[in-house]
Order: sequence, then structure tokens, then C-alpha cells
Amino acid sequence: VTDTYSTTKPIEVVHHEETVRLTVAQALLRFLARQFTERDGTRCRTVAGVYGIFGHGNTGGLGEALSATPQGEFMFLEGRNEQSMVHAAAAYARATRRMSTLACTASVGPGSLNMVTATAGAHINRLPVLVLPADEYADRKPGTILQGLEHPRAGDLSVNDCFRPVARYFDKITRPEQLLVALPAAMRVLTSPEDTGPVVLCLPQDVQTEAHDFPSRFFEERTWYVDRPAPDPEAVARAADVISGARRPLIVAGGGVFYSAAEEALRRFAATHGIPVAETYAGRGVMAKPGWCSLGGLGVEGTTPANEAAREADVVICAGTRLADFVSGAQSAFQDPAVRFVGLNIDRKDATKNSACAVVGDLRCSLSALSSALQGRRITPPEFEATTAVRVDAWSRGLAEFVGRSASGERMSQLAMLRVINDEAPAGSTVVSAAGTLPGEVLKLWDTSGGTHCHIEFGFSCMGYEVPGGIGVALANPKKPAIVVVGDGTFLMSPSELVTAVQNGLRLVVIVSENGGMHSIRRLEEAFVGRPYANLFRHRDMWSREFGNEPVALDLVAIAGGLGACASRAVDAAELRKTLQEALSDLTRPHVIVVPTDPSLHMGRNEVWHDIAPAEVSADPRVADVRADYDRKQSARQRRFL
Ligand SMILES: Cc1ncc(C[n+]2csc(CCOP(=O)(O)OP(=O)(O)O)c2C)c(N)n1
Repeated sequence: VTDTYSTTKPIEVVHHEETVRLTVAQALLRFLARQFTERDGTRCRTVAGVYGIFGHGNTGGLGEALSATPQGEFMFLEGRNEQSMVHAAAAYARATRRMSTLACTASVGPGSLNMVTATAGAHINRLPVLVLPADEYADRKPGTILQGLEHPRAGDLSVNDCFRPVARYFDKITRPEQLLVALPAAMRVLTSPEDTGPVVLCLPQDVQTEAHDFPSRFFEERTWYVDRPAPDPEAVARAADVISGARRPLIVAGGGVFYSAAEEALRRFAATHGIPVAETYAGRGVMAKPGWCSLGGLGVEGTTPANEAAREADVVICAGTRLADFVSGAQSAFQDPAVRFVGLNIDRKDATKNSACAVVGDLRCSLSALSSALQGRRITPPEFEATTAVRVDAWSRGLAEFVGRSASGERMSQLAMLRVINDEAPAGSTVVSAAGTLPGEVLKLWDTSGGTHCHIEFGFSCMGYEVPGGIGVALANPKKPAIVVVGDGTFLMSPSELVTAVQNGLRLVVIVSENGGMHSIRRLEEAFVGRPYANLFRHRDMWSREFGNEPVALDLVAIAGGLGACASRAVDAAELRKTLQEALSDLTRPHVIVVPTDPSLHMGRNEVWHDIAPAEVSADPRVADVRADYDRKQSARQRRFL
């Protein structure tokens, strides 16, 4: 037996690798500063800025590194609340169509944990955010630490493990060289249309400051191309076949239309093939202009023509939507027994929902391929088009009539308030809304034909998104105002990020609807509980739970003024118009306008059923009635399998 190896000379490989000695935090920022996203020839920084609140967990690490970055390399904002920072970053990502985002740094323990809620929101809304929570000492030398979890059964657990289920990509950087793998992976997720969401990189406070010889090549400029994957031609042919046979087709347009920059393509598709379009919360504004095929919002808070079209639809083309329950009426909105779905989505999970004939790919490409396959054919028969046009017209007139009627009482309705705001909002401005009754009313009423944009966060509907959401939008679109509409309950929960808007001179107008309570939930109580027990801002006895008549003396104008905004009150439509005009003409600092509104003036629940279960047993006979009604409607309307 010959040992061939023994005769072979060893090959010596010498790496002449240039290195640069940096701390983990310095390396992270240097890397981020050189990452770019490009689509359709437009290129921008993947992570354009850093939003931070500092403590002992990140001052010596990311704080030091940030202070040493050249001016102009990163925009930097100081947050007031860590949750708000991540909301703002998510809103920024959405307003840039997911082409760019912000990194959020927080200190160890509570500061980092405060970011979990908004990280979940970004996950649900499929928005890229780079979350950088500080973590406990990796070397464990200090023993028991302030803000440490000290879990009795797992030495490697920290509060940051709460991020795992809400992160699209999660890592703990316990050694500097892990960055060489973790950062490219983070970029892949942040820039991947089918896989994007929040990336969480936990940074133990000692590791942030640790130095390492990083290869210089790691810091070379890199571009992440957001490509437009074309759909499989056979999938397109199958979808065209389904659509060709439709008699009452409907398109449901979701937020994915904006992420793919496919609004124009969708409008063209709808016009060419004569198919009406209903919009989800995230897709609101896709159609831009009124017309017979522009049905408005769909679902529990949608318009009558959209919901009638959904109820009767035999083919539903889902374009860039997750089909969440407020839109699908918890699987009750589509009532044709033989209804079929076509799912156009970059994400296979969404494309295949409701047993859809799935077309997986970039939405703009899919629409164009599908349009070619349909060869210019108009799908909707003329009589159904005429019926739809009549319905759209009747809805618009009914809405206008309600708005007019509810504008002139002692307090106006929120819809009347929104109408004034919509009239005054300049082209290019964006209305922002997230929780309470306002998102549903924006969905119903907002008209984008004047060139405004809609930004409704109703995937997570997180109270407290609104003001930071406005900040994210204002950062993405600094020349135009972000107009935030928010309920008084939500404003009270989290007004503090106004200070950041003031500090950075952002063009923000916040309109607070002061209706004296959390009326979206009060209405639910009234409908489902029998004995409403909460949600009014009135003095009460905590044991008897009785409310008195006296309101809690809240001064929202003073709160906003105290946070540095230019704050005022507008009690009727004329005053609101004037105050808003003044605010919009002087956007050197944020404005807050508090508007008293009447919670009893709303359009009521529409025809779409929604799955909210009342108690199955109760001493109150009213609850038993409500439950019986629920059971009846659930079995009659909710589709068990689509
Ligand atoms: C963080 C968070 N907590 C609780 C809820 C549940 N919730 C939805 S709307 C709402 C009340 C909102 O009150 P307000 O802002 O005054 O608006 P209104 O309901 O009066 O329109 C609550 C508690 C939520 N969406 N988000």
C-alpha cells in the first residue's frame, strides 16, 4: 500500500487579507452605511438612519460608534419611547415602499423589551425594520446584573428572547466575527420582498464594545437588488382561464400593490378588463380616482358597493393582500357557493389562501402577464357594470348626505371632521391612522383623487402607532406634511414622540378626535356585553363600577402644548378648516389640533358579519339573545372552507 499523501508536498495558502480593527458597534454601523437597495434603477440606502434611546446597555457600544460616524452618514433621531421608535421605522419602511428602513437601538432589559410590541406590528405588516436590542453581558463576569432576567433554569435566556416569535430573522451576536455572517443575512431579509420583516440582532453590552480585526472587504459597498420575479407562465394561463369564465369578478387590492409599485398596472388591468376593485386598509388609495370600478374599502368597515360586489363575486382576484378578517368578514364576505380565488402575491403563503389559483411573483409582472393572457377581453358583463355603477353612485350620495347632516350639531361627526381634513390636505400629503374608530372611517371616506396618500395601519392596529407613524412618513417624504388622525384614548396612551417631531422640526399635523372615551370598544361592549363597564373618560367608583356624569378634566391641548407642539382647539368645521389651513402654512414645528366630536354620529355597523363571540352562558338575558344571534349568523354566513 502506497501512502500517496506522504509524497505530496503540502500546499501552503497565505491569505493577504487586509483587516480593520473596529468594535462590533463600529463595524455594524460602517457596514450599514455601505448597503444599498436598488429596484427599477432607483437606488437608496437600505438603512438610512438610526433611532435610539440610550442606557448603560448601548452607550459605550452603539452610542460611541454613532458619535464617531461622519456627519451626514446616518440621520439620527432620539426617541422618547422605544416602542414608538420601531413604529416610526416601520412607517418609514412602508412610506418608502420597503426600499429603505431605520435601525432602532435601545438599552438592555426594559428599553429593549419595549420594542417587542412594535416589532410584532412590523412582522404582521411585513415591514423591514432593523431592531438592535442591547443584551446582557456575554462574558457573564458581572454576576447578577441590573435589568437582567436571571432565569432560574436557563442561563442563556434574556428578555430579548421575547423577540424570537415576532422577528422575521433573529440572532444574538455573542462573538464579533459572527457579524460577518449575521449582517449579510440581515440585509437579505430586509430587502427580500417575499421574506421581509423585522430583523432583530441582539447585541450584548460587552460584545458591542469588543474590538476585532474585520476583513476590509466586508465594508465594501454592496447593492441588494429587489428583483421582480416573473410568474410561471402556466400559473398565469390557469389564472386567466379562471378569470375568463367569471361573470361577477372582483379585485381585492392590498398593501402589496404599493410595495410592488403596481398601482398604475392594477388600474390599467382593472380598466382594460372591466373588473371592479375593492381596497383593503393597506391598499386604500390604490385606485386614486372615483369611477364605477372604484368600490372603496372592503369588509366590516367598508363601503356597501364593495361588500355587495364581494358577496356576489364568482371570482375574486386577490392582489397583494393577506385577506385578514376585517376585510374578509372573518370568511363571511364572499357568499357565492362556487366562488373561486386567484391569488397574485410574491408570498406563496398569501397567494394560496382560500384554495386560490396561485400566481406567485412580483405583482406588477403578474398583472402584466395576466393581462396579456386575457388578450384585452372585458370580463364584467355590461349589465353588472351598470348595476355596480348605480351602487357606487348611491353610496357616494349617501355618504355625502351623512357627512353634511352630521357636520353642524354641537359636535360634528368624525366623518365630517375627516371631510374637512381631506379637503384641506395638500397633494402629496399622507393621512395616518391606526386604531379605534378612525381607521374604518378613513377607509370609508378618504378620497385620494387630490393626490393625497393613505397610510392606515390595520394589520396590528396598535394604539400608539399614529404619532410615530406620522414621523416615519414625514422622514420618508420630508417636503409634504404627514397628517395624523387619532382618537383621544390613543393620544393619551402615547403622545410622547411628539417631542421627537418637535426636536427635529418634522412636518406633522396631528388631529385628535376628542369623543370622551374609547368608543370603538364602548360600542363593542354595548353590542356584546349587555352591561357596558368601561371606556368613558368620566369619574367613576372603582368598586361599584358606576360612572358619574362628570368628565375627567383632560386638557389635550395643554398636553400637546406641553410637549412642544403648536396646539389648539377647533370646535366646528369652519374653525377646523381655518386652523388646519394655518397649520399647513406654517410647518416649522408640529401642530396638534384637538377637535371635539360626537361619538354617537357614525354610519353604524354595515352588512358584513364579523366574528366576535359573546359569552355562551350569562345571567343577563340580553347576552343570551346576542349569543343566539351570533350562533345563527355564524352558521349562516361564515364559510367553513373556501
Ligand atoms: C396597544 C393597544 N391596546 C389596545 C387595543 C384595543 N383597542 C382598539 S381601539 C381601542 C380604543 C381606542 O380609543 P380612541 O383612540 O379614543 O378611539 P375611539 O375608539 O374613541 O375611536 C382599544 C383599547 C389596541 N388596538 N392597541
